[in-house]
Amino acid sequence: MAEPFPAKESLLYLFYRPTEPITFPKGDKQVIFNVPTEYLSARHSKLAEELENRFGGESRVTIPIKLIELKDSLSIPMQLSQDDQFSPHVPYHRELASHLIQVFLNMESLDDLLSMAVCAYERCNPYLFNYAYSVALLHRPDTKDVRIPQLNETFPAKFFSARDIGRARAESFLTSSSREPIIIPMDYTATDQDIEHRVAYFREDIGVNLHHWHWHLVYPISGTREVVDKDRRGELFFYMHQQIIARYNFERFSNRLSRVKRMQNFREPIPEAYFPKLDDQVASRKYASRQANSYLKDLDRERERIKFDIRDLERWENRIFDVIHTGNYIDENNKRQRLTEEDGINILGNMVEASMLTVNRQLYGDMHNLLHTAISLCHDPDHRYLETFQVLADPSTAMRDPAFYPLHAYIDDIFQEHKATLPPYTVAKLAYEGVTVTSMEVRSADGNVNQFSTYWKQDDVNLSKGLDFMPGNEELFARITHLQHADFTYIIKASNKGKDCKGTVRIFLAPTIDERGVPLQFREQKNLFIELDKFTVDLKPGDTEIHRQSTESSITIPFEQTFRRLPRNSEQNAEFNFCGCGWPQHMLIPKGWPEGMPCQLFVMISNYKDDKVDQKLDEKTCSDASSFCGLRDKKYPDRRPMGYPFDRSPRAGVVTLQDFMNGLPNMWVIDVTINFNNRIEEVET
Ligand code: CUO
Repeated sequence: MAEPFPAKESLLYLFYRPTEPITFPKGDKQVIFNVPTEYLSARHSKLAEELENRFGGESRVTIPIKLIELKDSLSIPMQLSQDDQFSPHVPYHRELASHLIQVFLNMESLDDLLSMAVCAYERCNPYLFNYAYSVALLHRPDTKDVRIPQLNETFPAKFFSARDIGRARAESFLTSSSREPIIIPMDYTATDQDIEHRVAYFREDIGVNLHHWHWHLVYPISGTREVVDKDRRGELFFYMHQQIIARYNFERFSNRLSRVKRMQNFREPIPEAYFPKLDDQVASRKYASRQANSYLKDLDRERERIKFDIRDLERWENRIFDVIHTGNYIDENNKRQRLTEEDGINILGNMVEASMLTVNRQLYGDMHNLLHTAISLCHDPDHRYLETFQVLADPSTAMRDPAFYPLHAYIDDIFQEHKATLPPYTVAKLAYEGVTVTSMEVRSADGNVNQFSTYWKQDDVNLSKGLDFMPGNEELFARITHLQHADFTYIIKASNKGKDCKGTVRIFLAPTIDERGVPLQFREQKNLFIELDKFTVDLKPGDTEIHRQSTESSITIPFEQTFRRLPRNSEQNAEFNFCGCGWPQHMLIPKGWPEGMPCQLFVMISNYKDDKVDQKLDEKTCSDASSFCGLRDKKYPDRRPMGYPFDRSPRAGVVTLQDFMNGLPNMWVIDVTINFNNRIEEVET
């Protein structure tokens, strides 16, 4: 008989085929959980017996599951039925998830955790289970290095249309040697008759949606305080979503669309339509669609225990703007507190989102979460048609919807209103005495200089971990087409007149002209700058030449992580430094124009003494994509305000980027272009 698996590896098998009974063989090794009958429903108990008879003779790996006292640990999360939709934005669902997260965190040993998780897998809603279990694994000290399978592997229906899943089903009947990848068309949710569809490749990109899902797992809205209360969490909510809006606008300019219009008035129609064509794998129904010009309505739905009026959103909005304009907020003890320059954005981030760290939920409400909810249920506000959510309710699908961007542009506008009240950076706050950037250039792998090259690329994604109709441990792939750029290297020359020192190199990219073709002024351009990279360098006295690869970016995770496949030998890979959260490397550079989109590439070297955060990092600290995702369980690795130096209104007299850089030799800018070639690089077969 095979050796039993270590508990840590066994935990991973609960991600396989989430809608299949727990007693079914799981994963590439087809392991069987030996589940105490006390955990099983009568039906699954019988099934377990049959499986034992069917497979008993074969030498299969079995994982014995310890029987533990359940008490009523699962009674609250079990309130969500197994075939319902789950949304972490809905307060009631959040409460159920928090409870389940806490149950998992409270398990003393890995064996106990495995046992509880097996029982929860059997009894709870599969998507609620996946969410709470993932959050718990990412935060328990003994499991935080476990590599959680990406959601597109375990819930492919959240990423691929119902039609493609149907084609996968047909393909699964073939033998593995004759099986071919499912070719996913680039256009399946709309035609170009809807101009918003021009940026569907961005909104529906698998890596972009995985990043957003993973970010919200690392920074959950609720759970326990220790899970939620991370260093500068509210500020990172602001910054990561601000960068999404900046990137979306860049992508819109690339496609001759104007900037996204923020939601202005909750009583005006929402112009953006969305017809996602996704099945909810759990609720066995389609994600609801939204017609153009739908209106928000007061919500009153017993099913999600949700009841609020548009007037509530308006009241919260007024109070939040009062906080910004007076510079004070009222805390839960009814005490007036100052919204400071240092911490104000963090307080505001948690208040607006609103996470469980909000300073006064009673007063400032649940603005952002209920806005997601209000839009995603506007088609059936009182549940008379028994309909469930649109994609906007779920962090793994929300970014597909064009309405996500007006919503988050509105949220960003609140933060920008606060930022505009802060003192502009003086020259002294931007300078680095003695350090001068003397040149910068970008060399692309295709030989171009100061020109980014973009094109389409095909890649395969493994679907089989989530498809319960696939036979045994066989594999099936989807072939997707996504935006890609040629790898490139920054070459930056700097000189240092002083002694040995360190600097932080900050690289940003922005369009040069707006949607009308008019040069952008600094006030607008600062919000369109997308961060490309941030890293520390040693500056010896004299000249230094810095070479940095695009693949090392501080906002991205490597392509293989976004689309990686579960390892054949997961024993070796159960413990290693896997981050998961991070912008996909293939989406680092926006699409650009065939004739070359004019852009400005900006670099600044700031004084590391003012950037540095004192903390110990070991090699297990996940440090990929730290600009967007922070460092797990550590402080955010840059002491400056997030978005520095573009997060404030400019000092008096600054109209253009050149004005902003005046008297600051530690900054440099070059003109670059993004050249898009409408070709597809195919998968080599
Ligand atoms: Cu990420 Cu609204 O917070 O989607």
